[in-house]
Amino acid sequence: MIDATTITAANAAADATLRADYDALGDHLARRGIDIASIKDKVAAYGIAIPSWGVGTGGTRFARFPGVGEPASVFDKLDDCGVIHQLTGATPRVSLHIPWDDADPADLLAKAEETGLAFDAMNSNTFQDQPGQAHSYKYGSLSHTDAATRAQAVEHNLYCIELGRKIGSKALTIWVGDGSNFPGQSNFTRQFERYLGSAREVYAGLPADWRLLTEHKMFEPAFYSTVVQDWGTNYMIAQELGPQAQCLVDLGHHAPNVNIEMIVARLIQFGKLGGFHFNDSKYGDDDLDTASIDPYRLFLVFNELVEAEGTPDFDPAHMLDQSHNVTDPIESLMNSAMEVQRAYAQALLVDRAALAGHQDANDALMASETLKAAFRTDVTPILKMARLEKGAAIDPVAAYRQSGYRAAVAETRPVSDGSGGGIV
Ligand SMILES: [Mn+2]
Repeated sequence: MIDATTITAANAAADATLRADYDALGDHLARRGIDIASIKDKVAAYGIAIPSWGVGTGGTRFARFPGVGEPASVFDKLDDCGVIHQLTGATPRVSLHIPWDDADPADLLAKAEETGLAFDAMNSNTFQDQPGQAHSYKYGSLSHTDAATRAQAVEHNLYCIELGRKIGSKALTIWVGDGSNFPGQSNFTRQFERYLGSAREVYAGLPADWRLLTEHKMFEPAFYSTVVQDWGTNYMIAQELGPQAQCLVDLGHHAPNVNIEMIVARLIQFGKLGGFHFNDSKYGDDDLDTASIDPYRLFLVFNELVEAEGTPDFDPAHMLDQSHNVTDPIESLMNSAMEVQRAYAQALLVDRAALAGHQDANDALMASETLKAAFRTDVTPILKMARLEKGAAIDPVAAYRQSGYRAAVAETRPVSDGSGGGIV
């Protein structure tokens, strides 16, 4: 963890400027009829989960260029996640990926306690083979043509639930790489039937207070078709399985220009929005840092979420899911968590009564301007004040760099092997 005096000293140097900026923004928002403290309190209460795999350097299909001091175990990953939460105050939970993070639940709980973290959704992995595995997933897992391979994939998901129960998780997220690479390779209908049959077996193993989140993805690793390719198929799965099954929306898993905020609205309307994997993309599933390409789209997603606040049983899981190829993953994850908070704060500023009036009056221009007025507001002082008040850093990246954390862990962690590719 970071020495608290580093954070305190950095905050003291920025304190006066922040208070001046915060007061000025407070006056500005008051003239718009908005109480800045109420926005700040909501931002302070907001938390987003970190994926354990996000703290390691990612890669493309071509190569991976690891940095120094890469985490070598789930416990190293939890240390890094603890630093992210310490500095941002925005990431109280970690989402584990099994078998990459498999460990004794007592040890996981002890480390979580030490780092001030809790566990979010469990993630299963049936998109790659593990050493000693009886049946290969080369041609699929939950939808495989071979019953024994499907049973093995079901068993793995049930194991993830069992481990998750012991560490306080309340959800299982399933993403499968199943699909086909050639037209004609797979019968779409029979393949999806097999998937549903397997998913029903996993669903039957859910504790009563758990949710099953299924994640759609348009393409890759199967390039011609994937079994759960879009939100339509995902919705069918959630409908078929039952009330504990909901859809997970990964922002990068859509074709360019798809109206993701509208998908979000549809899933909310029918009670099937289970959660998010936030990231950004330019061309495909790029897994770029959240809001690095299109912050307005992220804002529009949050506009739908704020619109739905107060809906009964509405509690989507929020997580980052991105690949850091050229940055320090801790810095990228801190920045991304803050960008998500920013989008949330901006969405809270939308004048919803005015927006509804413009919509009913068919005043398209003023409806759009109402959203833009919120989006254009620089809410940075609100985010900084929320961090300051909870003992986190006013400027997390600057405090992180001053702390020398990465160089310190590089002293004790083994040098990471850069061979092989793959987004992880
Ligand atoms: Mn994802």
